[in-house]
Amino acid sequence: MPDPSDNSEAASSVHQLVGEIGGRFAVQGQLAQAAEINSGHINSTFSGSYLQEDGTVQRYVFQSINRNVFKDPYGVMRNVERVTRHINNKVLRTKRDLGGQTLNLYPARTGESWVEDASGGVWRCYNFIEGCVTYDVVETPRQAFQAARAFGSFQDLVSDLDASLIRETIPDFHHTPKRFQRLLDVAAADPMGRLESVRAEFEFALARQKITTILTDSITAGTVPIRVTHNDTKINNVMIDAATDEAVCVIDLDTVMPGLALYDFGDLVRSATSPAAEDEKDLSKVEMRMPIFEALVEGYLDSARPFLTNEELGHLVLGGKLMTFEVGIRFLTDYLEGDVYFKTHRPGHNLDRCRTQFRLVGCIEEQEDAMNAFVRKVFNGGA
Ligand code: GN1
Ligand code: MG
Repeated sequence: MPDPSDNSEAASSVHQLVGEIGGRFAVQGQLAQAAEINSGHINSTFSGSYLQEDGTVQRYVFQSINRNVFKDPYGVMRNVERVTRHINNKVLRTKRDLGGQTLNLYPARTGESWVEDASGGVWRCYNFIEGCVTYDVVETPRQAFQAARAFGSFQDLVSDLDASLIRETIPDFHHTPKRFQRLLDVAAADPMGRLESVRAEFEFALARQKITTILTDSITAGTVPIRVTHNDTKINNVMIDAATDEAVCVIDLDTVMPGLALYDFGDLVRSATSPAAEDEKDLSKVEMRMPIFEALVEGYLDSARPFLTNEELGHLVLGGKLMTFEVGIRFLTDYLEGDVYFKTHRPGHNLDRCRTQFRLVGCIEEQEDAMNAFVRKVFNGGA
């Protein structure tokens, strides 16, 4: 039986950590409660509830940036400052105050938007978006529609932000051929001696090498435009109003960089269409749910149709297949390397994740024609 004192010890160390970090930001009130938010594979995230003099409680989010992943955390913060300021200025100009329902950085007492801890960790503080939930698995077409529309609106809101001012926080983040080459290099070195045990997954990847270059070739040919994009449009990166199931705002802005609209739409297809968790071990649960895909297309086009080109529209399904494949090879690479990038919570975690992604690629391949037919029907105005 686990020792119950372990839990309370962990809770009190979380309380102490949030107390220390929170005290360095310009937040008001007395820290009453602190908790770790265990979502996301990269950063460490905590919430702090602060009791105000009038008896109300104000919640904040504190997040430390993973410096192994983000080599220039200050560059990340400059981007986040720029993007949140841009969005907030525009949203507040066109709508009335949304009641704190956009992402805001709270300043540190130094006036900067971050603090550094004793071990060099860089922290920021955001408002806690109240009354919202996030989904790791989409339950209804409405949620899918809302999430996709929210990411389309996000792209629209940052479309007049000068892309040259946005730093590339992770160079070549969605350069699929480079991701593929990295898999080959790590497999050749096989530092953990794991390659033999993933032969089937490795062969699956090798058999699809030729799809990796389609979008990078389009970029080179100038047929798809580079935009400011979110680049991590995982379904749990959109806050959904718990009462109405309406999308309120998108979060996790660390990878906002010049990219393709197709990466954003593609990662939605990857993370929303399957009813199975990303790390589900029972692969028979993985599927590409057509009604969810259709809702993603409709929601995304509802906000993004005015600016998307025909070339982009023609590649929406490919974007979904490619992003699913890309994340699959990233999980496989990390497994072969010894789980050094993504946070893992059990042995073989990255391999389990890779397998769901590859299964989903297979499901997309089976339904690709029907998916493309639906996109054509919608953009010809026939849905
Ligand atoms: C990571 O941070 P999080 O968990 O939202 C990763 C994404 C992957 C995703 C897979 C900076 O996203 O690229 O698609 O895991 N983020 C980074 O679940 O690498
Ligand atoms: Mg995230």
